Amino acid sequence: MRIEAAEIVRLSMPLVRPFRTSFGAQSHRDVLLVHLLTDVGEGWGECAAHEGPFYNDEFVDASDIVLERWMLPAVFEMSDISGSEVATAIGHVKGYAAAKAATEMAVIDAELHGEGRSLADYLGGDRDRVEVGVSVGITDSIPQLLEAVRGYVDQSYRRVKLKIEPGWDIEPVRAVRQQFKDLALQVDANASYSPTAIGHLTQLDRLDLLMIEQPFAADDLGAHAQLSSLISTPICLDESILSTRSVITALDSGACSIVNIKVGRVGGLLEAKRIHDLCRSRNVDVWCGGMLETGIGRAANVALASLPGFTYPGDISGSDRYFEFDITEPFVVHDSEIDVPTGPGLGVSVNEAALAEYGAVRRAILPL
Ligand code: NPG
Repeated sequence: MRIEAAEIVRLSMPLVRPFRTSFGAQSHRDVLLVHLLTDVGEGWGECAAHEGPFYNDEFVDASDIVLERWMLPAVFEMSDISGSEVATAIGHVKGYAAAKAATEMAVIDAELHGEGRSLADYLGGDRDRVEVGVSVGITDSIPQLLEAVRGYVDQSYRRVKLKIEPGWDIEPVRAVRQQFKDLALQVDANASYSPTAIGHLTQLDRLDLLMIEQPFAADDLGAHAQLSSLISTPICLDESILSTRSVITALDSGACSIVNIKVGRVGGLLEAKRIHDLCRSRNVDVWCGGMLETGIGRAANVALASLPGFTYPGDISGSDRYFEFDITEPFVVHDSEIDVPTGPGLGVSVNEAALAEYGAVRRAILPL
């Protein structure tokens, strides 16, 4: 396949309500899309990086520069490229996993359009629908949190993830557990605790949680292993998981027993699949994380989550959980499930009018 033209598309999508985590509150999503025209069809990829370097060290303006200056020229230079070769073609760039993932996603999408094959089929998905959950941000009060959770339960979500941070943990989570006895509940701290909180966090063990996600710093596997040895609730890692290698290190050190896979954190769909395969071979449960993606990244997440080793519901809510309208056909949740797209590639089409309505700025990166 030959790439004939590439553009970077930037837009800002207001969130229907602010989303607060331990690393800040967001009121809009600063979106970067990679759009390729090739000799076999067009392809789209979404960069999961956010406005600031607060979840990890990548941020979207930096991803933009790296894509324009190094990644897109590197794939453009290859007279014949396929999705499986992208990681090697841009592997000389250190870091920038979300930009890498966007590049690979766009190439794979174009390639699969040429073949008339869906992404789920290409990755080895084996189900038509995936189980999903919703992530609920930190609120100003416990009544507000209970109201937010009630709203999502009423929309059929059966699994809820609560964001926690020092000062917002045992009490709010206990309040939700008391009111929603049968709800599948898990918590996510986004690396906001110091290891001195290990004793405090053991109290979460009584709240019947599916898992506790990333309480400590990304590079502190030891603290995770220590907490894990003290409680029966499984520990899941997110920020610590950057590649297949880091999964092996984390599992071997006893730091986690569940892995959150995010395409934009591990550098692409194919590395995400390799992590899935490795975990499956070791009987380790995985699930698909989310980073407030538009319909493009969401389509990729849904396809990935259709692989057999994804045994917990993904952070893949309906498009309406974040956006008034999506830039593709919306993903809709029924009975806490989302249908896996079956069309070629990502299986969604980009709505040019929606892009325009969000004031998208399009920059041609490579010559026609
Ligand atoms: O529904 O897409 C979603 C968001 C799920 O909570 C979620 N994402 O830490 O996992 C996370 C968190 C996140 C948000 C990560 C923004 C990075 C940026």
